[in-house]
Amino acid sequence: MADSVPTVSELFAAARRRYEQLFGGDAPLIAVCAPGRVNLIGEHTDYNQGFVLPMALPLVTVVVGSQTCGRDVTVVTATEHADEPHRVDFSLPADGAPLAPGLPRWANYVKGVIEHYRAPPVTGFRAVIASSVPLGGGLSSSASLEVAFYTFLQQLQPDDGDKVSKAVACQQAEHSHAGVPCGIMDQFVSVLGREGHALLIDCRSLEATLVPLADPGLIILITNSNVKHSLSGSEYPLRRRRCEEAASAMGKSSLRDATMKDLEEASDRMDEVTVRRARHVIDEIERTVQAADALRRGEYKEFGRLMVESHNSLRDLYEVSCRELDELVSAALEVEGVYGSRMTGGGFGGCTVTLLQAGAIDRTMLHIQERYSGTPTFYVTTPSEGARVLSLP
Ligand code: GAF
Repeated sequence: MADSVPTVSELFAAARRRYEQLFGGDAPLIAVCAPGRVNLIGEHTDYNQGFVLPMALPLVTVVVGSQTCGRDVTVVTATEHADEPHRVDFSLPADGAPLAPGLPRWANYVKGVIEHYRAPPVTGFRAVIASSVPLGGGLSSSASLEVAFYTFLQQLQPDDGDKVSKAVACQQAEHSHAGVPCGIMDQFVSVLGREGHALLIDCRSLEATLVPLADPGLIILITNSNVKHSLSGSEYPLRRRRCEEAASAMGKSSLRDATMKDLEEASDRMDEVTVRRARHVIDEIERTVQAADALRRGEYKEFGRLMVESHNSLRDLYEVSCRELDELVSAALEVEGVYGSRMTGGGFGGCTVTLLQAGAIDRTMLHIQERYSGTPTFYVTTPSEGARVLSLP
C-alpha cells in the first residue's frame, strides 16, 4: 500500500539518460544527491533559535552534469513543475552582477545557490535534475534541490566552507531567490543528516546531536494529504513576524530566551493572537528537547504523547494545520500500536508523520485510507544520509 519510490540509482539512471539524449550522447561527469526531510517534532521553532528534531529521507534530488567551456548554463529538470518549462538557459554574469530570480520558478533555487556559493563558479555547466521528493508536500523538495545543487557546484569548483556554512548558504538562496524567510532546519538536515539517526539541531548555536533511530520494531510513516492550501506562502512570513514582535515585547532577542512567565508578564503588551503564537513556540522548544530524550531512552509512548501535544498546539495556537491534516492525525491515533502522529513541516497541507509499532503498519495505512476524505500517499521511511557525491559506474 505504501507508495513505491524510485531508488537513488534509478533516479541517477533516469537523469543520466536524459542528459545523454539532450547533450549529444555525452555522459555526465558529476553526479550528486541530497535528501528531503521529515521533521519528527519542533515545528516553527527554527527561526526562533529553538530546537528541531528532523531526519533525512531516502527521498532525494539527484543532479548530474558536466562543466562546459564558456559561461553558459543549461539546467533541465526531469521533475514535473506545474506548467513550467523544464529547461532554463542563462549565462553566468561576467562582471559580478547578480543573477536575478525570474521564470521558471524552480530555476530560482539553482540561481540562488549559484549566487550564494562561496566560490562563485567561473565556467558554465550543463545539468539534469531528477527528484523523488514530492513537490509542495512539506518534505523539503526545495532544500533538497538547493543542497544537491550546492554539492554539484562543489564538484565543479571546490569551496572552502564547512557543512554548516553550506546549509546557511542554501538557506540564504531560499530567502533571496524564492522569497521564503525560512529557518535553517531543512537545509541543515539535508546536508548533515545521518543514516539511522534523527538530528537534534540547536538552531541558535547551529550544533547538532545525533539521536539513534534504527529500531526494527518501530516504523516511521509519512502520509501525504496531497493537498496544499494557498495560504502556506503568505502565512509563513506572518507567523515569523508575530514571533519577532512577541520576543521584542518581552525584551528578548528571540523566543528561545523567553519563558511562559515572561509571556504572562508581557501579555498586556501584545495582542491575543501574538500571545498564542508565542505560547506554541515556547512550549514546542521545550517539548522537542523532552522528545529527543524520550527517543534516546526508547520511550516511544512518551515520544508519541509529545507528538500529539505538538500537533494540537500547531492546530489551536499556531493555527497552521488544516482539516485534512487533522483528519489524518485523528485517524492514525485511532489505531492500536500507534504511538503518536502530527503534522510535519510548515503546514496548511503537506504531510503527517506517525510513529508506530512495526506490527501495526498494515492496519494503520488501511484505517487512514478508509477514514481520510482525500487520497493519501504513504511512505514507510527510515533515517538516511545527507548530501553525497554518487560514484559513476
Ligand atoms: C518550513 C521552513 F522551511 C522551515 O525552516 C521550518 O520553519 C518549517 O517550515 C516549520 O517548522 O519547512
